[in-house]
Amino acid sequence: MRFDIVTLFPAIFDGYLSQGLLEKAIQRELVDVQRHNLRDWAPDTPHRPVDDKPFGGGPGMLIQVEPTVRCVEDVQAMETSSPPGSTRRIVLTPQGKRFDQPMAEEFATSQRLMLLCGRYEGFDQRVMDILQPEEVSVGDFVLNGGEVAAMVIIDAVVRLLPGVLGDEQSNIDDSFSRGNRLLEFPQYTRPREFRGHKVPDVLLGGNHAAIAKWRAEQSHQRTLQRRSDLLGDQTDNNPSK
Ligand code: 6GU
Repeated sequence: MRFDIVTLFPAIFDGYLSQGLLEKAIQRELVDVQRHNLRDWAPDTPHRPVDDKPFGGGPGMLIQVEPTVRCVEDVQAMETSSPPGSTRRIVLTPQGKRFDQPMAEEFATSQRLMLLCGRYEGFDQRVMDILQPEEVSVGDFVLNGGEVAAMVIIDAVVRLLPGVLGDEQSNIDDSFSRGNRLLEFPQYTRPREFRGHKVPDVLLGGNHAAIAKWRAEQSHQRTLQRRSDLLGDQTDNNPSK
């Protein structure tokens, strides 16, 4: 799968792409992540501007339509093995649809994702009108730009690709994967006791049926206490009610 990231700060991704699971997935050519500096599409004047003040007034600066549209068209044309129709274009914005696990699963089925990271007050509306991207938000809070959100999306998608995780089971059991709307149960490893805190006896007994039952109960209890919205009970943890 190929990711194209359009950003004014490509170096933000350096550490993330060079460590751990991502580094391995890239080395094994399971994913290809290309970064494109939007400033390379700026007018060839000393400051290479890509932003300007909003018409009608207001705070901050907007990323301009011209460099953005030209950049996206050029980036699309860089990889001809994937037809334009097979690329999903995503603009990261707090105005977008909320990212979740089903969306990650859907993104993981596409050949190519183009992620446009906004800064300042975002993009000129005509970027959306012309390019018709999907607008995606990672949660109800405001980030300084789309870069961290793009990493969230890449991280959630890459681990769903075949061959990326060592143990294929581990994403099937995860909270929020399709059909599983429960939080994970607590887990323990050695030592059996630390500062008087003991591992629950049931986990040490080797009775697999009892362990499975305990874990299911723990998952349900946790979900009820922390995220009852996941149980279809819309009364708690849901500010819209
Ligand atoms: Cl995708 N971008 C920004 N700037 N802020 C956000 C976000 C995205 N998602 C949540 N907050």
